[in-house]
Amino acid sequence: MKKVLVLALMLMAVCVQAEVESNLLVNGSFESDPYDAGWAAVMGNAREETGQVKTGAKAVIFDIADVGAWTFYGLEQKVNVTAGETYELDGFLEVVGSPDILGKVEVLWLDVVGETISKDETPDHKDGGWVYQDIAALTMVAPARAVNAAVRIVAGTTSDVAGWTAVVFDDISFGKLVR
Ligand SMILES: [Ca+2]
Repeated sequence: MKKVLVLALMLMAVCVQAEVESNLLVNGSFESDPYDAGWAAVMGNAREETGQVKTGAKAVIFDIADVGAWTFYGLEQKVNVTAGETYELDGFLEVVGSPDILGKVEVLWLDVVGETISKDETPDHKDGGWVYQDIAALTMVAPARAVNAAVRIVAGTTSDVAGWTAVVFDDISFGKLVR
């Protein structure tokens, strides 16, 4: 009988998966105007998108049109974090129009005075047409002294752009992993 109980407990332990406690981001699905709810411009140029959405009725789009190389735009949101805890970043983006356009999400770990301690980021996501690419649940550990994280969606180009291209984001989430 005891053996059965031990086996059952072992099976339970295997089945308990880490999951995200809650999305710390406000308006991560961009159903409200990002400038009114949750997000702040770091390099401007975002607007609401209603045609290309992952879920809901809206996403956010960055137009990258007729600009020089190394032009980048972004929106940022700061959340409280605990040093040593593990966090998970997830979300979706579309990158459209040129091989040198890219979209990514950065997490800047900030100390008590707002200085950046270190940065984690997704790989660069490149042109994939009007198809949502999955950021695919990136996990990261808040470094020592971190009290805030600045979660930043970034869109830009590494070469000159003639004409119109764009990067669209939807369903961005960032939360603490618990077991
Ligand atoms: Ca949405």
